[in-house]
Amino acid sequence: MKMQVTLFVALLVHVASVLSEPEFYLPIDCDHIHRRDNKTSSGVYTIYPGGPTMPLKVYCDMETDGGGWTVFLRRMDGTETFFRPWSHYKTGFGNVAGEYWLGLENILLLTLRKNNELRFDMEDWEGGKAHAQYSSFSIGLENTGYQLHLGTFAGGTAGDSLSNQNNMKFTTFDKDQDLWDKNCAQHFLGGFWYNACHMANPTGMYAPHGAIGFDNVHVIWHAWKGWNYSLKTVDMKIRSTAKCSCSH
Ligand SMILES: [Ca+2]
Repeated sequence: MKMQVTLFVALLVHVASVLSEPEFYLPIDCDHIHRRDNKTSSGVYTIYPGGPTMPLKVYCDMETDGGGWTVFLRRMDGTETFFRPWSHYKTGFGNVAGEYWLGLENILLLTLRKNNELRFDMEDWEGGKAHAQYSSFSIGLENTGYQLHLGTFAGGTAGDSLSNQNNMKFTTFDKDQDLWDKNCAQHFLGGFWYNACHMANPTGMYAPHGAIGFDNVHVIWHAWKGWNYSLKTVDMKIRSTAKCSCSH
């Protein structure tokens, strides 16, 4: 018994020393990592938005507009299919080093922890780049349909193609929560906060521009390229709007 107590105390001392170690911390998001070290480069990191027992791998954009962005959607080469059921969009899918969706539950955890801004970056097939930014972004609990709460359009060369989908619930081909009499996800081959249906379809079918003859089913951003331009890349990312790291 005495031996067990001694071991237990030794373990506590060890845990305490690890926790007090200045380099030991569990980042909530990419912004947290970036604020501790603004020399970090873009790549895959482990964050803990759900607490110490729930590590989550994510791609951090540490370059764009000062860096610190937690990327929750990434399209770049068509290796992943995004025409997936509710359960996949809820928990997440894909490869965080490539194309992925972080999952609505994880996005919810991130937006519960901090106030965030939202940014889209996108590229066409001719080397053009554009972006769109929104002053705030959060989503509701699953029982609200993960309802989208979007702030005002805060500028960007791509123009605004998301405000029309503000306050919408999330829809997949097997869970219709959009405002159309049919199912937008089933018709336009993605999973998203569809209205009836969209001006932006970042989870749509990936294809080189001109490869598919149908409008709207592609990865589109209407304000930049119209209904039938299939974008080469797009990502969606959030960053804390706090001016200091004091809330960490
Ligand atoms: Ca519908």
